[in-house]
This record gives sequence, structure tokens and C-alpha cells, in this order.
Amino acid sequence: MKKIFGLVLALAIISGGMVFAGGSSDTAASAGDGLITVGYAQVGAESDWRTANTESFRSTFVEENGYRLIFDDAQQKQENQIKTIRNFIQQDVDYIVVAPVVETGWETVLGEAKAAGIPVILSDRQMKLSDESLYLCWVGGDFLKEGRDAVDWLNNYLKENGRENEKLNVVLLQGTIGSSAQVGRTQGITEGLAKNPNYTLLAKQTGEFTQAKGQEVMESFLKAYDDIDVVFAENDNMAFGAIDAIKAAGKVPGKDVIIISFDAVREAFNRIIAGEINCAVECNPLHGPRVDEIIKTLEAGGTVEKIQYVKEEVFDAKNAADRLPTRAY
Ligand code: GYE
Repeated sequence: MKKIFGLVLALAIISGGMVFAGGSSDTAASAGDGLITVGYAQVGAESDWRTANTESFRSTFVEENGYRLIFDDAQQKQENQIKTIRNFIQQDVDYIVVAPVVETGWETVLGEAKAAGIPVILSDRQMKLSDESLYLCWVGGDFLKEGRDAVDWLNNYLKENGRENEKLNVVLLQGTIGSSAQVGRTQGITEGLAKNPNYTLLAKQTGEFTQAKGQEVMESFLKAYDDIDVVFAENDNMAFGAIDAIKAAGKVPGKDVIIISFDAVREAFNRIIAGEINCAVECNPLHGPRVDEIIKTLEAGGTVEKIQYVKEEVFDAKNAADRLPTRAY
């Protein structure tokens, strides 16, 4: 590894520019024990998806696998993540992994990581940057496609049930505003809905990707509108909250109100089987092994694809019971 690091460093000096070195140098963080130190700036613990994602990193980046993991939970705040990244730089970690809370506002801190020669890998959510060289690569879900898949599912469902000519009132529970998961899903959903004049989007509001906030926002929607036919919840946990609000309002989730959510965690499968959620668009959180593979490739002197989308499926009453036993999260 040292050899590659030296070579890259030499190239950096020759070209006079900064180059990311995928090296595990002997630093305070790596302490010369041969382990690769990875700092993971995690979003928070807002959802089942996030818990599975954290677990995926914690179980992958272990000493037996050659790593020392420094994990940080930003409690859904960008300013915490920026502090954490600075902290990782100060500790001279070998790699920084970030699941960015929101898309924008990262240039300064990533510039600092670049100046320190520490490669940054993005996982889960994307960043919108003026300079794409500020990060090495990204791996995660295709949120725009997920949003489109959700509306496609609704279109097909209505057709199959002879309801394609019905006028339907829709509400949208959005994720954290400005997060790429929210931006992509909202775009896919709203553009898809706009193509069909039978759909009326009554309201959209953030439920911050949490069950409690999802319930609260759904309660306010139900007070404001007495004829909601469809709920899109940009994650499962907000859908669980919405289900509670719908039941409390005396309506039957999954029947009186069609519920479509994102992530497809185990509990969403249970709810599909129980008839409370009609469709869950998958978003796979198991990025630990994917980031591990990226780092191992870099350590071996290889190159990686800049943008890596994970394959994702759509689940409903037709396939949920069959697939539940094989689900890992
Ligand atoms: O859908 C949600 C989580 O960024 C894809 O974040 C992720 C989203 C996921 O809180 O449950």
C-alpha cells in the first residue's frame, strides 16, 4: 500500500495539484497496526432504514476485516456532519465516508479533506457540488427512479382494479427537505402525478423521515381534507405514522386510503401482508459491503465507478409474503 501511496503522492507533487491517495499511512488514527481507519459521518437514527444502514457499516468495518471504524451520528443536522468531517480530517483517517443529510453546502469542508489528501466516499444520499472532484465516488439508491416506480405502481394498480377513470386526491409526506432522497422521490412522484389529470395533489409537507412527524403531518392533512384517496410517504416510518393517523380518523388504511411508501423494511412487508400498505418501493440500505469493496479496490491500486446505483425492486400484496423470509432488513 505504501508504494501506491508514495506513487500517488509523487504524481501529486509532479503535477502540482492535489490528488486523492487511497493509502493507509501511519497516522495517529491508524497507529501503525495495519488497519485502515474509516470515519463514517452518518445522518442519524431517524428510521428503520437508517438503523439497518448503521448496522451494515458496523458489522462490515471491523478489525477482522482490516478496519477501524470511527462512527458518528449527526442527529439529522448538517452542521454536526461538517464538524465530524473536520474531526476525521484532524485525526487523519484513511477514508471519510459521508451519507450527507442534505445535498448542498459541502464545498468548503470537502475542500479541506482534499487538501489533507483524504479520499471522500459518498454513500446513500448524494451531494450537489460545483466541483465533482471533491469526492471519489458515490453508491446508493436511484431516488428519482424510485419516485417514478411508485407512480407507475399506482397507475397499474388502478387499471387492474378497474379504477383508472376515478378522480383521486393525493397527499405527499416528504422526507428531510433538501436531502437527495427527498428531492429525487418528490420529483419522480410529482412529475408522474402531473401526467394524469385524474390525480390532484392536495398537499405535500415534510415528515422528516420519522414516524412521529409522519403521524403528526398526516393528522393535519386529515383535518384539512376529508377525502384523501392516496398517501405517498417518502419512507416506511412516515407511512407507519400515517397509518396510525388514518386509523384514529376512523378510516381503513390500505382500503379507504391507498398507501405507497419507500424503503421496504421488514415491518413494511408485515404491513403489506396485513393489507395496510399497498406498495413499498425498495431502497437498499446495506451499503457497508459496497463501500468495503470500493476501499479494497482502491487499496489494491484499482479504480472505481464514480456513480454506483444499487438495483431495487417494488413490493406489494402479490409478492410480499413470498419475499419476506429472504429479506435482510
Ligand atoms: O429512505 C429513509 C432514511 O437516505 C435513502 O433516509 C435514505 C432515506 C431513507 O431516513 O428512511
